[in-house]
Amino acid sequence: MACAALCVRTFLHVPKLEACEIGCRTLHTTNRRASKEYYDVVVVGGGAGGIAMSARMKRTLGAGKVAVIEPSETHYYQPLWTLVGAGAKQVATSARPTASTIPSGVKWIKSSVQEFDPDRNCICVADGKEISYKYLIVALGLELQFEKVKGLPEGFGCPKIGSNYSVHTVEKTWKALQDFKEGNAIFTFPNTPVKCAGAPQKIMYLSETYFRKTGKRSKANVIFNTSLEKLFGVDKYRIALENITKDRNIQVNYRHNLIEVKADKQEAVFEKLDNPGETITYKYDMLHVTPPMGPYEVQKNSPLADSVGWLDVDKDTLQHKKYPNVFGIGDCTNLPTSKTAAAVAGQSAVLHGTISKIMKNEKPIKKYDGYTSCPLVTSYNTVILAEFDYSCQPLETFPIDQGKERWTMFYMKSIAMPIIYWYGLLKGIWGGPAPIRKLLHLGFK
Ligand code: FAD
Ligand code: UQ1
Repeated sequence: MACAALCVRTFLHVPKLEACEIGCRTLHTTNRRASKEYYDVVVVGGGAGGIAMSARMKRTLGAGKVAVIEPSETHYYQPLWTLVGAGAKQVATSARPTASTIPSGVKWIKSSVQEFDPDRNCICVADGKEISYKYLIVALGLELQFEKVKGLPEGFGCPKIGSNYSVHTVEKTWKALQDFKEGNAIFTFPNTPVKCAGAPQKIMYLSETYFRKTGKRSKANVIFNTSLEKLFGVDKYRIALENITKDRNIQVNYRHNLIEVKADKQEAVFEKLDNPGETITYKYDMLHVTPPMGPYEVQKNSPLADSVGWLDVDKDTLQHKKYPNVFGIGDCTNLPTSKTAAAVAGQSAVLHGTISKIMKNEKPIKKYDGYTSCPLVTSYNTVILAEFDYSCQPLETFPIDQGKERWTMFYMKSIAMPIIYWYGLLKGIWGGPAPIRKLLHLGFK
C-alpha cells in the first residue's frame, strides 16, 4: 500500500496529460517520468515470454529504454524437466544464469513485483521502490499450488514421490522411478488449468518404458488419474494417445482429482468429481504429482485480472482489455489456448507487431491464431508432435502425419528445441514455426 500512496503522490505532482487515442481507446500515460525509476517499456517476469519480449523491445527502442523485473538468479528451460524426471537429462542442463539471458541494453531489476497500479502506470517492487512506465508487458507465468493438496509439499520429504513441475522436485521423480519395485505407479492431473497439459502423461509413458526396459513392467500397474474427462483436447492426438494407453495396458481413470497425499503410508486420496463427496484411496509405489496451478496473488488482486485472476487480454492482439498500454504474454494470461513455450513463441511475434503499431498510434494488424504445441513424449525415442490453434484443430508444421509416434520428433524435442529456445526465442528472433509451416506446405493442401 506504501507504493500506492507514493504513486498517488507522484501522480498529483506531475499532472501532465499525455493521453493519446488509439482507435476508440485511450492510453493511460499520464504520469510518465513521475516516479523514481522510469522506462519506456517495463517487462514483468524474466521467463520465456519476458526475456523474448525484452529482446524484441530493445531491438525496437534501443538501449536504456527497457527494464525487466525478475527475482530469480537462474533461468530454467522447463520443457527439459520431462526428460530430467525420466533420467534422460541432467537438471543442470536446463539452467542458465538469469544474467546471461538478459539482452544487453536491457536493465535487469532483480526484484519481484508486489503491486500493480495501472491507473498511474506504476508498479511497486519488493524493496518498496516504484517503477513507472509508458508500456507494461506482463509475463509473470503461473503459480504452482502444491499446498492445495493436503500433505504437500511436506510429502516430498518422503521417498516414492516426485513432480516434474518444479526444479525442487523433478529429481525426486527420477529417484522414485529407479526405486520402484512393484505395485501402483500413479500419475495425476489436477482440476485446474496447467502449463504444458501433455507433461503429466509424458512422464507416465517414459516411466512405463523404463519399467519395461528394467524388467519391472509385469509388476507395475501404471495408472493415470486425471481430473479431465478426456486424454487430450484435440481429437487427432486424443485418439492416438488412447490407442497407446490401450496397447501398453495403462489404466486411465477420468474425473479423479488428487486431494491428499499420506506420504508416510504411501497413499494418495482422490475425489471423484462426478460423485461429489466420494473419495478413493490408492496405495502407491511411485507417485508423480502435477500440482494445481493458478495466477499469482499479486496479479489476481490487481485491476489487470479477469474474474478468475488471469491477465485479461484480447485474444487477437494480446493488448489488455481495459488498459491499452498494458500487454500480456504466456502462462499468466487468459488466452484461450494451451499454456506452453511454443505458444509464447507465436505470441511474441504477434505482440511485437501489436506494440509496434500502438507506439505509432496505429491499429494492430497481426492476429494471434492460438498456435500452441505439445511434443508428446511417448518413450525414450518417440514423440507425437501435437500442434494446434484456438479451434483445437491441428496446425502442423511438417507435411507428414504428426499423429504418429516418430523418432525424428523426439530428437527435435530433445536436441533442436533447447537450441531454438536459448538462441531463438530468448533472443527475440524465434516467433514460432509459422514461416517454416508455410514453406513446407507449399504445393500441399
Ligand atoms: P515462465 O517461463 O514460467 O516465466 C515466468 C517468470 O516470472 C519466472 O521467471 C518467475 O520467476 C517470474 N516471476 C514470478 N513472480 C514474479 C513477480 N512477482 N515479479 C517478477 N517476476 C516474477 N512448453 C512447450 O512449449 N513445450 C514443452 O515440451 C513443454 N514442456 C514442459 C514440461 C514441464 C515439466 C513444464 C513445467 C513446462 C513445460 N512447458 C512446455 C511449458 C513452458 O515451460 C511454459 O509454458 C513457459 O515457460 C511459459 O513462459 P512464461 O514466460 O509465461 O512463464
Ligand atoms: C516451439 O516453438 C517451442 O518454443 C521454443 C517449444 O518449446 C520448447 C516447443 O516445444 C515446440 C514444439 C515449438 C514449435 C517448434 C517447431 C519446430 C514445431
